[in-house]
Amino acid sequence: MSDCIFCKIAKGEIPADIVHESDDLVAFRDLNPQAPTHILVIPRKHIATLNDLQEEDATLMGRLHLAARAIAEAEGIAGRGYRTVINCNAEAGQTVFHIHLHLLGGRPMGWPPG
Ligand code: DGP
Repeated sequence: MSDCIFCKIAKGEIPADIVHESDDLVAFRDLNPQAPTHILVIPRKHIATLNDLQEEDATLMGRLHLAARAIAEAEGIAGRGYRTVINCNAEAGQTVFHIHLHLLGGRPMGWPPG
């Protein structure tokens, strides 16, 4: 999508603090971090929301979670704990309509989330 900010980050058209890249995924630090570690993991493929996932995206979404695990290990938060979140649509607070996994860690977290 030509007007999608995360597609532009994935293509290197706008800058981001990238921590991980592969053929199908990019991970970068959130512009507005909510925890000491706050990284967004995205597929290069433009998928707007969880509601738009297709069966063919199953492997891609599995890789997305494996990348989150590897990044958590690299960030040194795997053992103490971290949270992954995918917001879907307005009531969940999704503001960027290119699917992304939030990887949050480095501080204690409450439950339920707000
Ligand atoms: P969500 O609310 O789940 O759609 O999360 C979108 C996140 O994306 C939010 O935490 C802020 C972050 N974000 C928005 N624009 C940019 C950007 O241009 N660069 C980076 N690094 N993060 C961004």
